[in-house]
Amino acid sequence: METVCVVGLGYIGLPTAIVFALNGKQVVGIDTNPQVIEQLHQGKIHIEEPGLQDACAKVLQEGRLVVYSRPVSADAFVIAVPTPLNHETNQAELSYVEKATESLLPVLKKGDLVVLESTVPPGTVEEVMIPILQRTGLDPYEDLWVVHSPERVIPGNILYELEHNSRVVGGINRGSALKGKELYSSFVKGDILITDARTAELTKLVENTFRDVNIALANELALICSELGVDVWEVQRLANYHPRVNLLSPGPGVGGHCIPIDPWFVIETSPVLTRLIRTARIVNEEMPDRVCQFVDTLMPEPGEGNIAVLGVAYKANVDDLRESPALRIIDILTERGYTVKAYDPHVRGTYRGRANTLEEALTDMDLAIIATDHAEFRGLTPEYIKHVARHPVILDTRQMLNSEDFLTAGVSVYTLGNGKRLRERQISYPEVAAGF
Ligand code: SAJ
Repeated sequence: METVCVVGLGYIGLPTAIVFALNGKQVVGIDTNPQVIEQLHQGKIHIEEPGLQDACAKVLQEGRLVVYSRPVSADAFVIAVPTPLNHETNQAELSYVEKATESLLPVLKKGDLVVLESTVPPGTVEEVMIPILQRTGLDPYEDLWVVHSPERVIPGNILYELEHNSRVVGGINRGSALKGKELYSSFVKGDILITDARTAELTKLVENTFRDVNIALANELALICSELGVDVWEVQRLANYHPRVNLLSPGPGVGGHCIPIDPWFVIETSPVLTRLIRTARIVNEEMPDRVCQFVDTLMPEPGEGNIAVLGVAYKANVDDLRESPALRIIDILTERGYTVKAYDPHVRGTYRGRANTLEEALTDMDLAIIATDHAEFRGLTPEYIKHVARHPVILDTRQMLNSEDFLTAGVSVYTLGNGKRLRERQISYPEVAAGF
């Protein structure tokens, strides 16, 4: 298989197309967004990911990657399009997968390999894609190779992880799985684990559901520690000395285009049995509200005053706003009546309350919330905060700052889940626990 057509040039499709091209394949990248095509034709990428711009410029320059708006004939087709959550029904929106599969029909031929990389509910390949592929008149089980191969890369380290992570390849039959393994062997240095399509679909969801449930445990512990007068971060540090314990970190909520979404695909598939998974989702989805309730207890008058939200992206050092808890916090506080300014050094797009500089966000503020632990915020000093703020108070939801140092210098720092701090300040736990 020498030619690969990658359909969808987003956070996953573009790096995947580039890595195939860097490893000897002739790649055609497809995207229906004319701006994406235009930018790539100018040699520019539309996402922030370390090393990606240089790698993209190289393969474009060498002609190993070309970009079009519609698929062309190829030996292998890789579909990497969004599968967003329909927030009304909490079900997967599969229209992009359907459209991408349909876009292949005019160019598909006997012997071609079709790979779905998008994260989907179990059964999507067999129940959604196969019927579409059958419209070619080919029998997908005899004339094509069809697999699901989900990605596991972590935004911010995609190029490295694409090559070094192990990879699951699930085929509609064993021949398809082996064909998929052959394709990914062109760049995957990790193990390539073959299975059936439905198992591969569920495996991907389970990986992210595992993480969501464990983040929910950390968040629930933060609430408990707020009430008990214990520091959840100290509990995490001590508990993780146990050889088989790995407590994750509490935060203001769970964002990104995967962790908060994928568990719902499992719940959709098995709504009666997924009680733990659903409860974890609820715990995590409530965190922005609880952060805002705690803000009320820290402000002179609930609903009055200036608040700075530092960090809007869903996690540190990325520019991605999808499902970001910070956006929910900005909305809730604004609706409560606060004047909210938000600053994020990584996000180029716009968002509610956007401030263009850190100073603009912090000037005259009564409370600053660190909502995303971008590296840039590690440079915050008590002196600077006291210089620009009206009230030098910080709610640190990511345990970025050393609250003792700031307190000594006259800046009150409250860290999410640090109940010890609340006890010292005689802030009543029931009130805060209700908040947190
Ligand atoms: N978060 C916490 N506490 C933690 C860890 C994360 O609150 O201890 C929050 C983050 O702040 C963020 C959200 O959870 O808002 C998700 O962040 P993340 O780093 O856990 O996940 P992603 O979405 O960047 O990447 C995950 C990874 N999946 C797993 O680690 C199992 C990645 O390997 C997947 O490829 C990716 O989802 C995906 O695209 O599926």
